[in-house]
Amino acid sequence: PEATIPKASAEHFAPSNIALCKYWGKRDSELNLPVNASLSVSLDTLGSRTRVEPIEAASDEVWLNGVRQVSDSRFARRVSGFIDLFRIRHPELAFRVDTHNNIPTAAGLASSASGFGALTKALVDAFGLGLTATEQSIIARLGSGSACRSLFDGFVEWQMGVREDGLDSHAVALEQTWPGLSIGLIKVDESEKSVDSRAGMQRTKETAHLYQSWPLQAASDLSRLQQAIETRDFALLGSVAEQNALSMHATMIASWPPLLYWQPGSVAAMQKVWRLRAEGLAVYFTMDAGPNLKMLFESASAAALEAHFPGMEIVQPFGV
Ligand code: 2P0
Repeated sequence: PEATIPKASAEHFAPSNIALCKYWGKRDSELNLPVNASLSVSLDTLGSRTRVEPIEAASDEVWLNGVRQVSDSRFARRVSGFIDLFRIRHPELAFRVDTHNNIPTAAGLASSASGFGALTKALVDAFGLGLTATEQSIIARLGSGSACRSLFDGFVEWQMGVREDGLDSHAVALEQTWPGLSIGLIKVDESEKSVDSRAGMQRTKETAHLYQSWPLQAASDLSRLQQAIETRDFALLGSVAEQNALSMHATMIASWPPLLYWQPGSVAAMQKVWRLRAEGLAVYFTMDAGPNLKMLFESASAAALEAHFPGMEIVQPFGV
């Protein structure tokens, strides 16, 4: 971006998103350019609200959920490194960045996507850059790949692009909606994972021969998901999303050292989903780089499913 002096403080919200076709692997790790296109659904009002404010100080102040982060923490360094993109011409500028996540911590959802989405919007506003959502999606991607999808609501596709400079690698919103489509957040374990997505996808790409088939799986899944959304075919949407998530996890398990994010409770929940499906309940799951499951179902199945997963938090991205 063309950095000017920031006009003022600014505050923006960006939703978290759950991928139905996952982003797993980079062709360029500096620019966060993906190996494959991905498709997600944004979580409506669950996400991050971030305020940036220019301050008279030697360095940035980074706050998360009301707690000041030490300046050499991983989180603070990532935030300050991202702000550097905006202050290339004025490296003396410092900011107070205040982020609040309203994602239920119990759900164990990653928040880097919504966090960098909201931070991008706030910085673009504070610097008075007047960029389009597409341009902001490209910038958010530099903070965290999946953040490029959090610039939009509803179904979102991250087009991988072909350029080396990444200017064609950004998200686009799909026009279709799906009232009643529901995502149930199941907490299996909320402790901090030892290998984050960034390191995990790198390891998988470098060490798993099985990874070679991942781009083919993802390309096929993406087009089948587009068809499912076009025709509102829930069984197709759910089955493709579940197979896509398990395929991604297969490449993780085939890495060395192995990456197994599942806990015994994850497997138990998967088996419960398969049993419920065999009994006629239309429920599928997806999983990210962690032990927690995200259930996919339509609102007609909500009551039956809640009986089996008490305490499940439900999000309806397109309303009831
Ligand atoms: C996704 N994940 O599509 C996939 C599925 C995790 C598993 O996008 O290195 O935090 O910042 O670009 O965006 C998480 O990866 O990685 C992610 P970076 P990011 O949702």
